[in-house]
Amino acid sequence: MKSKSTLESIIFLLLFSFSLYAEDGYKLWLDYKKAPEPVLTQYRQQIKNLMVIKGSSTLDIAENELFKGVTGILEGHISAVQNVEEGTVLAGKFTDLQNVIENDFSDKIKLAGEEGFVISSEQSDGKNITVISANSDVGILYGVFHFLQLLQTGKDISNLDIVSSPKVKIRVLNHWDNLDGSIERGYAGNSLWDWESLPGKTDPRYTDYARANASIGINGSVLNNVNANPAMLTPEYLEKVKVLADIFRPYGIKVFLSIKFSSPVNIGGLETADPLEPTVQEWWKNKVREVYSYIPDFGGFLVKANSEGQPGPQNYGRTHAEGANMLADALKPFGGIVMWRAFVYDNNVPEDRAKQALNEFKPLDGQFRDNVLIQVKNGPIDFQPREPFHPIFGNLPKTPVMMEFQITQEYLGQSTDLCYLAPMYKEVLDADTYAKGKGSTVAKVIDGTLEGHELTGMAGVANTGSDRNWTGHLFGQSNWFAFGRLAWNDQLSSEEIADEWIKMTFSSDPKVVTTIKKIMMDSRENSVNYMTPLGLHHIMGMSHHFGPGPWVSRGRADWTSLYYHRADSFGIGFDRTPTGSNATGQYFKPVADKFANLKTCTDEYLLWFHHLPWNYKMRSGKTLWDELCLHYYAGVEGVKKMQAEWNSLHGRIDPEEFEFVKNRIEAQVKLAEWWRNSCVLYFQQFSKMPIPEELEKPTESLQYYQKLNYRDFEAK
Ligand code: GCV
Repeated sequence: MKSKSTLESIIFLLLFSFSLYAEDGYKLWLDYKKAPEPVLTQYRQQIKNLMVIKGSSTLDIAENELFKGVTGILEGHISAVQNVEEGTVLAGKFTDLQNVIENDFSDKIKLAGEEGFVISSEQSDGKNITVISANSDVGILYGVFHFLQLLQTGKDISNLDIVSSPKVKIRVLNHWDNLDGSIERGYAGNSLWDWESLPGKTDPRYTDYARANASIGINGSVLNNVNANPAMLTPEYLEKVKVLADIFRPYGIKVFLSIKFSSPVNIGGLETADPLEPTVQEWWKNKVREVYSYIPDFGGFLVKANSEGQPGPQNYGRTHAEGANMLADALKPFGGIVMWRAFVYDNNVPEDRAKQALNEFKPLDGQFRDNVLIQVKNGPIDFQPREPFHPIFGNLPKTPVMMEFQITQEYLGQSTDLCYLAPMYKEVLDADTYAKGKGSTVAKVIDGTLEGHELTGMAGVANTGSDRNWTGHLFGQSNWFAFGRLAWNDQLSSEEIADEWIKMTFSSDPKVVTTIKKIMMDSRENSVNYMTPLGLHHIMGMSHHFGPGPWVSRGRADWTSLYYHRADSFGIGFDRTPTGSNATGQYFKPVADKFANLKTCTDEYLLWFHHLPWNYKMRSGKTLWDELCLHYYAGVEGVKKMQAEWNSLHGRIDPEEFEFVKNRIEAQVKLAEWWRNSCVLYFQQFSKMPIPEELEKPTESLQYYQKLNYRDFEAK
């Protein structure tokens, strides 16, 4: 008897721990774990039943989600009702609710706009209810997800009065996915789109992908790489794209495609792709009509033209505006848009790379059709760990400009490093361009309020892939989440978003929340410190962009590290002041002066804008050399601290997730040390100054670190 009961308890314990744990990250932030006390008791009193007024597949999804979420969070205490009762959560279009609610909330619903929602505590026939309403079906779906988020994060729901609407219209992921299943700069396996088995066979992940995006308000997906394969526009692929579009549609997600500018030649049999050539214009018009015959709500095109070897209008002596407008004209009758990238630079142009995009686009301001958005990376070079904001922001007042953030961590340790990107996104969004005086933030440029643009957008280069946990690193999920949250509301703080994500993903245990939040909030600065402190940039290994490479000197000049750090016996840094390339002159005053003047240029942008002697006296009173070393060492120490903090969570979170992150941070420590040792020893060749005494010296020579293979540093 005794042994049986022991066996039973073991089995029970195993089952219990299995159901409690065994998290592989697939569920993302949508796990709907049981709420902790005391909120659970409160929620059970406040939420007695659910009622969704349906009528579309989107509302079916909203209903399923609401049931799934509430059942999980309240652990089963819920039922559906046909009539409103005390404690009903009622979701439905505003027009369907007017007769049920005692108070008129038509003003609120106006504010919610096309995609927004209202969540409010209301009375119906004297009964207390919670209403989730909107003007559109997708608005209700967003409202349901938001309501569930309130529960997942333990918020008080007794007196709700929320009106929420997105700050920008186009909230889109850019997948750099190739048709062979690989992903350019992807670190989470292969493409989610299985082009071979489409259109005949679909994968449940397509739906889960759409659901995850809808949960954070993302409403668009550019399916393929900006280095586009023209085959994407052939009927064979359009049939496949149609299947994805049909799956995404009820989740409010529109499909967009990247196109190759030379497609009329590549797949159309024309001899030219000149945008002013009538046959070319006709070809695009027909092609666009064909696309819409498959996908009636197709979003439009994303274009990388005359950039890094991609063809574009300049091949035919035409401008970016002429190229973009030709496509815009073809898309206009169907309501489609063009997202034209400003990521253009040319090694043969004798100008600082950081200045080239604005030089190219400034004269074109006002020439673009009204369904064109210029898509601009956050900084003027290329998604570096830290860049000042791109000078295009604020400088094209007549043109809608959308943000391009990178969610995939091409330059930030890929899927090895824990690096929470919201602080980086916020740094740029909150930056003041002074385009129209104080308060002209990048956020206001993007959301259209600065110049009164209607068409607005934010793109994020996706970090998703076929890995079971979607993003390679578990914390990569937080960056996907943060991107969506900020595209919806750029006024949220990084801390708030981290708080939400942690509670939704891990747990609301205060120790877990505080510890992980600290790790996340410190993580980006750690990465900057051990990779590119004090404004250094583009000193990573060639091609892979993962490990250090301050020595990279071969190939085209603007792809070397030397071009950017300019270290010599005198000092280090890129002089972009009026005595140098005068990139500072592209910013509005007083930003231009702030960056150009050593008294006002802050340390984080110092070497981005200035070439300074090794013994330059920093604000701290230390020499530039000492300060540089201290930053590199602080970066590594920061990661070690992060490691200790994470390890202190042992037993408090799911063991599988705990071990996974623990292993990644172990790899990150080694990677950070490699960066630090390489950079300090490399730059020491020029400074000829000793590493400050209190710092532990690298154990090996520069040559040793230079020969290491980056693959050995990738977390397995
Ligand atoms: C898709 C960087 C990346 C490229 C990328 C390019 C771009 O240069 O390294 O892989 O190409 O940016 O944004 O177009």
